[in-house]
Amino acid sequence: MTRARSIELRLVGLPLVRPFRTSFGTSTEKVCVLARLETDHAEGWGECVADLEPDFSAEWNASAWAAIEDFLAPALFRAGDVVTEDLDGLFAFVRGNRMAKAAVVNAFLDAELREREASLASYLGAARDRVVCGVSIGITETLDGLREQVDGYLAEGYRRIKLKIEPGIDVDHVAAIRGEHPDILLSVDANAAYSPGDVDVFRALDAFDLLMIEQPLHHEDLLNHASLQSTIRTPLCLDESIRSAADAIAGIELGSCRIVNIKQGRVGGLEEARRVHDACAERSVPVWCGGMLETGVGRATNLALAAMPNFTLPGDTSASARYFPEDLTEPFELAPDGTMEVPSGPGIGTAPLPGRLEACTTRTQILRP
Ligand code: NPG
Repeated sequence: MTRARSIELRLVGLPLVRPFRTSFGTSTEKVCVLARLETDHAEGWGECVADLEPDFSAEWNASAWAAIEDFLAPALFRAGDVVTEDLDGLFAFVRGNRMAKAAVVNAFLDAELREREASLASYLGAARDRVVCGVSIGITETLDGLREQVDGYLAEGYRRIKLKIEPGIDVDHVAAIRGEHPDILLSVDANAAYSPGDVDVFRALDAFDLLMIEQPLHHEDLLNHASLQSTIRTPLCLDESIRSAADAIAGIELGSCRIVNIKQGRVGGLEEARRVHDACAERSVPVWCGGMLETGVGRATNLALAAMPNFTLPGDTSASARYFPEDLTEPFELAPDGTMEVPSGPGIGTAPLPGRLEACTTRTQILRP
């Protein structure tokens, strides 16, 4: 049992090495909320995966901050001595707001594990000490710009390339990259930009031996994903549609997807992420670890998650240098074989570098009972 004594929230901003464009917008800077939670014996870190605007999900940085300040932190302080496994129940009175919950759940778990000197990977039952990494490439105006990035990342060792697509920037780009790289693991991610009437685009993409097509349709539209899946042979993967283990079970049982992207921050933290993993494993559906351009704090969390047994496909767990000129933590590096080490120190095994954290922070608030 551990008691949370304080939660320090920080808004941090880190410039990206290059703009990242998806079908819903372009980011040039990573701006997120970090939670540092103190218990009597340790501190723990949680990174919130919400963004500046409610575009990928209904949450955004300011809403996550308010959810933690107004509801989650007071509930945790009132509860007194608890264990991480209690938190999802404790926070159930707050509907949704999963990204906010994840920051607190993960920070609490990190503190608990540091106190026990146990690694997050061992807590989750890691099956490996290195994970195979892929990289997600934003939409580029030109094919040459895309080629340059694909070639660069393959040369660095990345073992799966994911191309962001949107209506009008899809089949031609995929055809060109597949033509030049017939044997690589290649996938596409639409971030829900298409509608059921676009089935011809997906029939065309079906010809390129893609590992998967990720989230082609609206995030609330499981039924049309199921009918699309029944007309193409490429596996569909759901991301935005999966907010919980219940969603994953529904998506699988309805035939809406054959692969699941797990982002622990999107589903409310590591406890629910573990339940999504287990629900998929029980149904023989492979999973992989998604990314939200996390700083080293979220990256360390994701690497431990990706070491679980059913994470059998390369994830969006790329090296710090793919995102930032300078990370918040010691940088995570890709080995030439395209793998990254799973942190083995207590908790998430890393923490923000103090000077770097100060330099990146634009707002701070300390919450206490
Ligand atoms: O490598 O962390 C990464 C980025 C992977 O493509 C990626 N993330 O839709 O999955 C996504 C996308 C994303 C990034 C979505 C940031 C929202 C915010």
